[in-house]
Amino acid sequence: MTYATLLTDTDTDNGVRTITLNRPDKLNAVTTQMTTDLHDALRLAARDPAVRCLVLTGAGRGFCAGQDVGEMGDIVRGDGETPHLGDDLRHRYNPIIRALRTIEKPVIAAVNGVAAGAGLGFALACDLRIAAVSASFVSAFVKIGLVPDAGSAALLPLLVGIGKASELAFTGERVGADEALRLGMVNRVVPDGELAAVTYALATQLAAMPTRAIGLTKRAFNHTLLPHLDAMLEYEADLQEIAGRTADHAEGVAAFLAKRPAKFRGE
Ligand code: T3D
Repeated sequence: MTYATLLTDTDTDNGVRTITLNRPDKLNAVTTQMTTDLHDALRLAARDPAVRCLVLTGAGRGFCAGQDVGEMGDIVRGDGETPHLGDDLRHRYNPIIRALRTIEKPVIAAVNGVAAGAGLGFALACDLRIAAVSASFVSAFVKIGLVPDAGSAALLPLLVGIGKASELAFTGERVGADEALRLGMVNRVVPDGELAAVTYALATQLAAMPTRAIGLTKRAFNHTLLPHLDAMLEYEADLQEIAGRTADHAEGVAAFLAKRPAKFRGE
């Protein structure tokens, strides 16, 4: 299968499929086409018995910079309709997060660069994260007047605790790979040049394990720690619908596109 915004590569001998987000000039920011492509790629990987471990990574210097703000700008500039970010999440992002969490195979995020906004959500929804030492993590939503989504409202506090999650979500501060390791956001940090090889070695190891047992283990962890995943994703969508209609969201998007600091008014 070929995609406009992804590369996929399957090592059939070892049961490893790699999905690479592929808009490197925009740090793999997520367009509508990319969410369609990624959802399809995950659906195919889930049902292909030859795939026993999945790797998600990014092309170029970014992992994923979250929703393409240019696409949002078309709406908030008034060229398009009133933003309905709630429905956007329900139709585009939530199926991806659900798929990452429920696919009964191990999923490794090979975080090669910045993971921001929904890109952070994608990374956190994977089972394991291996970060290149130059990678970073940003809960960027607040910088454009939004709330954490793509599962990160639940997954970030689950991994780092509510205090640190509040700090990261409220400030939009960028966390480096070593700090992310200390906080429990990632499993390992490796030199940039070793990310692909280390990830591949782990993926091959996991693909050779009893896949059904791993899938059921993942089901158990979801049951214990994310029993209300669907309701939580739905609630993120409800909240984003509200945030998406604020003046501060419009200002945040306009400021990002104009490459200037935002002036929020709390409205
Ligand atoms: O739609 C809905 O349903 C709501 C869902 C929302 C989900 C979300 O993800 S909201 C959050 C969206 N993401 C962001 O707001 C992040 C915006 N980007 C940044 O804050 C920074 O770019 C980064 C911290 C990620 C990286 O900074 P840096 O300095 O390493 O790179 P840069 O120079 O800012 O970016 C490089 C290029 O990528 C640049 O383009 P240019 O000037 O070279 O042509 C930049 O504009 C572009 N880029 C980066 N992020 C995005 C993007 N273009 C579009 N959308 C982006 N998200």
